[in-house]
Amino acid sequence: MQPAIHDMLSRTQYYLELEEQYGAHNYHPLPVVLTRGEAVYVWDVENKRYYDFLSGYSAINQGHCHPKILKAFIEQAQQLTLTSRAFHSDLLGEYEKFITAWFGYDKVLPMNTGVEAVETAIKLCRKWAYEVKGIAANKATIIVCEGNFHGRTTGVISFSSDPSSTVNFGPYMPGFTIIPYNDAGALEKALEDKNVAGFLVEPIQGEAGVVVPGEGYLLQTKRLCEQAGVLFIADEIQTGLCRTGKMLACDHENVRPDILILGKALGGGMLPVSAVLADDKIMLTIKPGEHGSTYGGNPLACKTAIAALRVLKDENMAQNAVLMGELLRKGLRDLHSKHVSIIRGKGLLNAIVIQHSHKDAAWELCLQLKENGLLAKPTHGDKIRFAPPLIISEEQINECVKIIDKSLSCLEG
Ligand code: IF1
Repeated sequence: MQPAIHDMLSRTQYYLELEEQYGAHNYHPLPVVLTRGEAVYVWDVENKRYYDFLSGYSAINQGHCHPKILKAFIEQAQQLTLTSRAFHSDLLGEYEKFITAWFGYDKVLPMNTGVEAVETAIKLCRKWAYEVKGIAANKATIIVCEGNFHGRTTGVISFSSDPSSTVNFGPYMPGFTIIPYNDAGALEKALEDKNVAGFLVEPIQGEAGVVVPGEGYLLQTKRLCEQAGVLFIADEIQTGLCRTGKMLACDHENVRPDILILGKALGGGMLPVSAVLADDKIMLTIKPGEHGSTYGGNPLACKTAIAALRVLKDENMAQNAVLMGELLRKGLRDLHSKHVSIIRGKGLLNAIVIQHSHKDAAWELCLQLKENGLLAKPTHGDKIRFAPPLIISEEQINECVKIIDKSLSCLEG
């Protein structure tokens, strides 16, 4: 039974209890129940408005319900949504031509969720290793970084270093070597193993708390991979599509990955759309029947993704991310809060680290931020990600800094 409309407090409570009772307990969300989104804002069931500083984990780069993406989505939803890959559609080829030209690759392999695209990249890398590079059967290894986050399948968690991702989900898949992040020397050493096929890396580590590697790391590691004849595989699912101030985070160092993985905002926040891009010498190693997905490359996804990419450029979201990111970090620094020990990030992918005697301080701060009209979520206990939609304005950033300032006072005393 739904509670009376006037009973505002119990309205939120009603939905919290529904999820608690009927949903698996695999998340610990803030106690806020959202019902509407527009641009940088979301509204809860009590009609309170918030700034969204998580942006659906960067799937909402273009803002909530972007009118142009929504129009493309609705029009296509009324026309044709799914064919399966057993038949062609009049949008798949158009989309493939569009996205490969956009990022400068020969071919694209369309999937849905991010982790599926990561799995696809791993399979491609292995296939290339055996059929082009000539590694002996089942010997190929892929180098990954400590603190990585690439998704939640049993394959991908096999090379996670985070116990909350791995414990009691074994046995794990072999074939991965973990090295420290932001350490080109460690990669150089690991590449001495001739069975290495690829290096899978996040240009900025998201889940680890927005860890930005030193300048030159991507370029250096790309060069090492080239010298070793190893594929440089960039997971740009979170860092791509203007989030860090360039179309791709790798663009900051003019690095062109051998395999590029995209997801999240590629679907414009409307539906899961992911993609793996590579040139023919890699992509054509996978033959008909060897990989795929029921929904991968569906017409609704193709039409939506084209619109999602177009608005990023048409509305200069990369440039806005640069400017608003600088403004946000400067605003946060100028608060001189003794409880904020680190402020870091690039573009509008940012995080602060909370320093406080109470271990739940970051959670408490997020509750306070929510009270004051801004939604953000702590990660790994003491870190809070600040990643609003890329369409946020100067005036709005300034207001958000004021909200953060006001909320930080809850940590005093
Ligand atoms: C969850 C973080 C963000 C990703 C990278 C692949 C995937 C992700 C670099 C998989 C997904 C998510 C998923 C979300 C939490 C989240 C996250 F906190 F873990 F780091 F965004 F900040 N590669 N990231 O960041 O994509 O299969 O989910 O579409 O709750 O698991 P997916």
